Amino acid sequence: MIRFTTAGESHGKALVAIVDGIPAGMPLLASDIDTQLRRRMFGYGRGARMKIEEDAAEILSGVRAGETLGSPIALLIPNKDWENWTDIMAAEPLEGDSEGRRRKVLRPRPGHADLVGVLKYGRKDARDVLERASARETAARVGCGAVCRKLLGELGVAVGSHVVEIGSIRSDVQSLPDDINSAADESPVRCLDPEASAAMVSLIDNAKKKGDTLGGIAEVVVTGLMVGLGSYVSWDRKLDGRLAQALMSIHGVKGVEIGLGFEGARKHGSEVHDEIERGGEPRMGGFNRPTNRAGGLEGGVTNGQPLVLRAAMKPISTLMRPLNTVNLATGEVAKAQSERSDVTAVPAMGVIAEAMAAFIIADALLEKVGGDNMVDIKTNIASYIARLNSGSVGAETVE
Ligand code: EPS
Repeated sequence: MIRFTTAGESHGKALVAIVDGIPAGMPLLASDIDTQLRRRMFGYGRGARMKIEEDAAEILSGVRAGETLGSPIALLIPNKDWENWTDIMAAEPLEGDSEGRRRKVLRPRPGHADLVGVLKYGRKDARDVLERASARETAARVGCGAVCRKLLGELGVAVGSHVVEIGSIRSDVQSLPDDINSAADESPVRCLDPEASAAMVSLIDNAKKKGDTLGGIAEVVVTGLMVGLGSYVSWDRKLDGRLAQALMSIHGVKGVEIGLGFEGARKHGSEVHDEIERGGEPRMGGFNRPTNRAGGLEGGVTNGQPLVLRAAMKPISTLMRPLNTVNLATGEVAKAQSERSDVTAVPAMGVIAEAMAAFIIADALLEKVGGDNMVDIKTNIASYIARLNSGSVGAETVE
């Protein structure tokens, strides 16, 4: 129903994105997108690039007078750093190109796409690879995700995230605030536990001093969803699988959990499954759960409880005290290239994971209720929820 694609190199002129399938009649302003782009730029541990950029989107199509038209929405996010890279990144051939351009990357970083990229695409300079493999691309994803988030917001669905681990430090929060993002955005690492937040900041300072990097885990929580998004009938329609793929596609993400995740595998069934009781909100179909260990998904279908997803990111592969590698030009042992980079980008990854989750959920929502415009979508949701609560499923079986 909804699809998006992005283009752009990290130090090219701009990132571009097209989101297709957004219904007509949805309010959308560039500022809705810019708010999310700015959130992605924050986070203690980010490098100098984020001091150069002021990410903002220009809406090139699909919106008129502040409302979507139902046509593809094209976004342009300029790279301010481009002016420092015009000769290195120029699309046109330049004099001297036969010797290769400035800022070649010949010592591939272990863990980055550098080596696999040059081998697969037959390039001599890993700059040809890293420019696209860079997490800079995630700015475009967050732009597309912001459009999907706007759609969800109009339908009462909220997407938030917070950082639960950086390196060895774990956040300890017993309950989540209603507005997770306003609370998390107050912390320099987007962590809701103030003690853990301070410990994460000093761990990042230490890693920076040592020329090292850190990974971590962010949790995405989606509230306000109705039962019935996704399906159990075929592998590729299961919403858990679709969400996992979307989160795993984020740069540096090596693992995804839903609900209890891996922890559930270590427990007995009686400690894992959420008992069923009557009650809950109408969007839950008349049934409630006292616990949410499933993370809002059963059989690949939403059950109306909050979706709880976690993405684990490995430490960034650009180390200021680099690991061993091989020089691609000479074949000799070398230290890997050190480019300007971040010590950690886990706080930003949480915002990107929100964007990817928003896209998958908005897509699944339109798949469930259809609709080319907001009025039809709202009518269809109301009629679905009325059917869920009409007694044809719940009440009759129970009485
Ligand atoms: C990023 C932009 C990049 C990096 C980072 C994420 O900018 P630059 O390469 O100019 O410093 O800060 O990307 C990486 C860590 C990476 O390995 O590619 C951004 O906009 O998020």
